[in-house]
Amino acid sequence: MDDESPGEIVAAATADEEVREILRRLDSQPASIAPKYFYDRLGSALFAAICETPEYYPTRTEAVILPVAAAAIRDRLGRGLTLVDLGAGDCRKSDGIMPVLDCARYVAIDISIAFVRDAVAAIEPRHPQVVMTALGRDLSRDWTLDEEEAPGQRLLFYPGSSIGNFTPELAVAFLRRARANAGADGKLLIGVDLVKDRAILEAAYDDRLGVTAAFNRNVLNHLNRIVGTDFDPMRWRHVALFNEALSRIEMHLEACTEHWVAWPGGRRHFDGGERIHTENSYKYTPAGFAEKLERAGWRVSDRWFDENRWFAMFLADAA
Ligand code: AVJ
Repeated sequence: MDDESPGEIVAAATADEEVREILRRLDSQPASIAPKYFYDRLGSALFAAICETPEYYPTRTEAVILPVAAAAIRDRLGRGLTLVDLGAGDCRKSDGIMPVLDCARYVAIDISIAFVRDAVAAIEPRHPQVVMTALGRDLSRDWTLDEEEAPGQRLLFYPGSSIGNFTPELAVAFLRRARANAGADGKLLIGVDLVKDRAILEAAYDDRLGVTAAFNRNVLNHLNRIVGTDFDPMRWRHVALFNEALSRIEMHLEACTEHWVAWPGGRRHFDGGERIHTENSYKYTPAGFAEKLERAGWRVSDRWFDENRWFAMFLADAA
């Protein structure tokens, strides 16, 4: 998956295929890079920093809702759940709710296994009664969770509006897969960013310190390492805009001046102002998102909002 994690068990057959897919998208018109490539070690750290910026409201807003939802879930389902953190990152959210949930197990899943393994090791001493494991998974592909990997009643936890990275169609496919991996008595607690004023949305993805810009540009460093491109991040400008028709924030990297980018076996030209599309972050209405859950076979049992209705958390049943 990455040269940062030697010794990881990576399906060797996908490595070549993955490189070809990255280069195919880079050579397309318009060029694009899948957002999962943001999350090398530095990218994961930069994302954690984005969550600390004053403009990036989703994390702070969700943090207000989360303890309320966790307490309601504990009261309803009891203690002893297996908390399955999908895209755990720094594990901070689970670290916060575990004392409230009083779960028996914690399974942290992330594309960046090196990062999540360290994160689990860091929070483990605070929760001596919880059995913890870290797993590397690419959740944008087909994924499974074996019985031994996550025994007990599963509470799948997908916070932060990560679901927003999928197109609405792929979001339903992801939710279906989550349901297939939830078990008969499984639950899903999922955070969703809601449609709101353009200025608030665009500021959240273009903070004044330039942390999001650094996060966006860092994807080029990551590609340089994993596919051997010769990107110079400083030749690319960060662009974030709200596409209202498609209800999504788009992030792009825009070439400051025309130049060539080369890789082993190929190269392409970028005009000045030409863009590479690096991320979509879809924003939903509460009703629109409930409909997606139901289409994927989940039954919505609860919803929580912040006072501004900027963000929502849904609890759903697989049954
Ligand atoms: C991790 C996908 C939820 O879309 O808000 C934050 C990623 N990108 N700032 C989001 C992100 C730029 C984030 N998600």
